[in-house]
Formats: sequence, C-alpha cells, structure tokens
Amino acid sequence: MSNELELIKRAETRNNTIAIRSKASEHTYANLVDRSASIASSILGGEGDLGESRIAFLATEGYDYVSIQWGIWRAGGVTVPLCLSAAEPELEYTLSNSGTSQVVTTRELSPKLEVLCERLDLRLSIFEEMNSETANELPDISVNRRAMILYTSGTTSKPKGVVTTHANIQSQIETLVDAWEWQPSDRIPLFLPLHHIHGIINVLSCALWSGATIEAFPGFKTEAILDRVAASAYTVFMAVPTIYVKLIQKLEALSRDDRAPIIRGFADMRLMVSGSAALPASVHEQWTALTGQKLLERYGMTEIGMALSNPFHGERRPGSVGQALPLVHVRLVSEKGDLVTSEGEPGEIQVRGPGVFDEYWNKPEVTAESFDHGWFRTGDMAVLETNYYRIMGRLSVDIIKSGGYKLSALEIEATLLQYPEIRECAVIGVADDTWGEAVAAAVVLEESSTLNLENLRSWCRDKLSNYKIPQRLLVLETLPRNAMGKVTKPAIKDLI
Ligand code: MLC
Ligand code: AMP
Repeated sequence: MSNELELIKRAETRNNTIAIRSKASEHTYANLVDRSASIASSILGGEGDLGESRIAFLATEGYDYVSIQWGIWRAGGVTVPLCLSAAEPELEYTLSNSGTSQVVTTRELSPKLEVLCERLDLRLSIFEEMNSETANELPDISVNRRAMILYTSGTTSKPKGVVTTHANIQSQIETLVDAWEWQPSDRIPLFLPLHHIHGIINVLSCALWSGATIEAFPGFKTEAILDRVAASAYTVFMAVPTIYVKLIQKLEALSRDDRAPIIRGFADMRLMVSGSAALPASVHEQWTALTGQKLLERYGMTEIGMALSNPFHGERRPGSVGQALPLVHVRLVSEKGDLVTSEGEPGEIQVRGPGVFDEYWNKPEVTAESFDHGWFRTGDMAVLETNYYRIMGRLSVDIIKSGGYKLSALEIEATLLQYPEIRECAVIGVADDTWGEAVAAAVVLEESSTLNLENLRSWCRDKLSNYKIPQRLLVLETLPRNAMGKVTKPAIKDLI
C-alpha cells in the first residue's frame, strides 16, 4: 500500500459522498479516487515515479480537472494547469518555460493544443482515452516534493512560475479549513478559473479536503448559478469583487418577486467570501443591504496562499482585510526597511510560514531577491488600524488587477509594440467600477496610422488572454517622460 497524499487519504474515507456535481453528471469521492489512480497509471506508462516531471493540463472546472490533477500528483508529477482563455503564444510560453514533458486534455479542448504540441514535440494525452488496463503500484509522495507551478504576472514582462510543494498546499488548505470552519455538509459553486490559487485552493481543494460537495460551472454563468442559489443549493460562496458588482447589477434589475428566492438563497449561506482584489466598502455595504450577508474579505497571493482575513466570528469590517490567518506570520516593513510597530503607519506586507511557496521556477536570483531574511515581500502596502489591516495599494504601477486577474503592464506593452503601427506605448490600470482596474494603453503611432481600439483589440486576440486585451486606448503625440527620459505612467493616468 503506497503512502498517499493527505488529500487522497481523506477522499478515500468519503466513499459515496458526492464530490463534484455539474449540469451533466455527478461523481463521488470514490469515483475521483479510482479515476485519478487510472490517470496516474496511464501517465506513468510503466514507469515507477514521474519524479517531479512537469505535466501540463487543460480542462474545464469539474471532475475531469480534478481527476487529472490528482492523477498527476499520484504519479509523482508536478501539475501545470493551463488557462482556458490563453492565446497560443501564452500557452507556448507556459509549456516551454515549465519544461513540460506531457500534456493532458479532454477531447473537447484538444483542438486548442494539437498543433502546438506537435510543434513542440510534446505527447498530448486525451482524458477520455486514458484507461490504463494495468493498475500501477503508485509511488510514495513525500510532502516536501514539488507539486504545482502556477504562472503569475509581476514586475517582469513574462509571467513567473510559482512552485509550491505538497506541504505548502496542505498548509494553505488547513489554514482556511480551520479559519472558516469548512464542514463535510458544505456545498459550494465553483466557477472561478482553475489556473489560479483562488479557484484551486480556496474553493476546490478546501472543499475536497473537507468532504464537501462542489457544483461546477464552466465559468461564471450568472443565470445558471442564480437558479441554484434560489434553490438554496449552497452554504458557501467565494468570488472576486467584480462578480459581486455584476451580481448587484443583475439583482437590482430583477423584479421584487423574481429577486426574492435568490436573496433568500444568499441570505441563508453560512459564509460568503470576497478576495483577489480590493472590495470597495460601498460594494460590501450594498451587498449587505441587498442580502443581509456580511461579506468576509480576505487577502492572499499565489506565492503565499491566503494571509489576512476578516474573522469568521466577529466584526467583518468593510474596506479591511482583518488579521493574520492561522499558521501565517505577517509583518509590515517601512520604505526605509524598518519594522512597523505602530498602528497608522504604512508598510510593505511581508509574510512567512509553511504555506509560503518554494521558489520561482528556474529563477534562483529572483527567488532570493523576493525574500527578506525568510520573509516574502509581497509588494503590497498596508496599514494596521484598530487591529485590522487595510490594503493601500501596490508598490509597482506595472501590476494591474482587473476582474481579479493580476496583469503585467510590461507584458501587454511588449505585445503592443509588435503592432507595426505602434511606435511607443505605456499600459496602465485605470479605476473601473466593475473590473477594479481596466487595462488602458496610451500609444504613439507611426505617421499615417489609423489605428483604433477595435482593430487593436481584434489584433490582440491571437496573442493575449481576453482579460489582458486593452479596454481603452489613448493616442498621444508623445508619451510624458520624467527627467531621466522614462515614461511617467501616473501622468498618463491623469490624462485618461
Ligand atoms: C473580460 N472582459 C473584460 C475583462 N475580462 N473587460 C474589462 N476588463 C476585464 N478584465 C470583457 C470581455 O472582453 C467580454 O467583452 C466580456 O467582458 C465578457 O468576457 P468574459 O471573459 O466572458 O467575462 P466573464 O465571464 O463575465 O468574466 C468575468 C469574471 C472573470 C469576473 C467572472 O474575469 C473571472 O473569473 N475572474 C476571476 C479571476 C480569478 O480567479 N483571479 C484570482 C487570481 S488568484 P465582449 O465585449 O467581448 O463581450 C489571486 C490570489 C487571491 O488573486 O488573493 O485570490
Ligand atoms: P495573484 O498574484 O494573482 O495571486 O494576486 C495577488 C494580489 O492580489 C495581491 O498581491 C494583491 O495585490 C491582490 N489582492 C488579493 N486580495 C486582495 C484584497 N482583499 N484586497 C486588495 N488586494 C488584494
């Protein structure tokens, strides 16, 4: 009997409890355990242990996704989940940068990867065809082994691969299961993308660790989700602020009668969480006025899991992110490098603890620079006010948060500069009521260019995920610069 990961061991005790339900199907924990073992055997193809080989996979939210994810882990591989809306150059970068050796996807999604895998000479396996006849003895997986690489944008043009071990992931899960009192009786909708930590850890993994039931949707399908909310299908709900803004708009447009069962469904939930971007206090208050629910806002990051959270019991303060979660240590460090010891004084959030990631993939120097004596530098500023942290913003203007996605202005600029008519450009995030920030591009054009937003956006579609495509365009004669000749983005922001 092999030494299984804790997540699998726990699933083995849940037997016929429903783990994942979708519109078309229902699967028990026993199904997941069996299917992931067969996927593991198929990926191993007779080998004993993948030995941390990177296996990329593309699957929609749900049973297929988890079977593949667990299958890779049980075979000793490192999961590299791919973004469903990524354009081909982005997929190619992820596959190449991670040194992926095999790719797994479903029959439906395979056209997205076939040509690319052939070009990169990568084996592409189809989930529906992975039915290993022989059940391999699965390897022992030490928790200190690498488990997952998630690509995150930052202050470099290309995204970095954040590597977490099984121990990191388990700690991130245990922190939230403990703080938010996850129960086997919980039922949660899953609609967030599964190439980011919010969907993977906070929703999917916490639910499966706890023996709860997930209802999976292929993205945020408002009508379908609200139908189920009205049927009181859920006890827990987790989303990014943009989704709460969209829900408020939707509910306010409904008649009182149509709205009533949905409001009841939300009001009856035991927990509703917001995170991944700042939840404006006004949205927090509107949601309470509409549903009676006080949203629990928390703060986290791909590299650290969740770090700060308003309390499950106690005051949930609009505009604040609460205190350090169990197992997480947080400190603020001033611009001068001093430890902040008093309330009201801002500083950079630094974090340490067992949930903090292992390394940036193949980037030892960047990894080393990201830590200050063992404390991870988040690049986010915060202040402590009557015992609650409040996020003040980010240190870098090159990082944009839009719809809960972290975007690198530099990556978008590098792409736009490939457009033959663009001579210079500066990308910034501009405040937006729905998206938090919207991507805006200020450009200087080659003479005689007739570029407009529409043709720029359609050109971008082959190169960038839809949420990275500029929403606004400002054509300038020259870009404003500082005395050093560097483009001054905030000045552009003022112009827009
Ligand atoms: C899409 N659109 C945008 C946009 N994204 N417009 C402006 N800004 C954006 N960011 C436009 C599209 O171009 C399209 O327009 C229309 O909106 C619908 O696109 P869509 O992709 O179908 O949107 P939708 O499904 O409504 O998606 C919205 C969303 C999604 C909020 C559900 O963005 C989402 O799932 N975000 C969550 C991301 C996430 O999980 N982040 C967590 C990272 S981890 P048109 O004109 O073409 O119709 C992390 C750590 C932590 O941050 O703390 O959790
Ligand atoms: P990511 O790199 O995609 O994991 O995004 C992490 C970033 O999201 C953090 O560094 C913050 O800038 C931002 N973030 C997450 N939660 C919150 C929150 N509650 N309030 C403000 N910003 C947040």
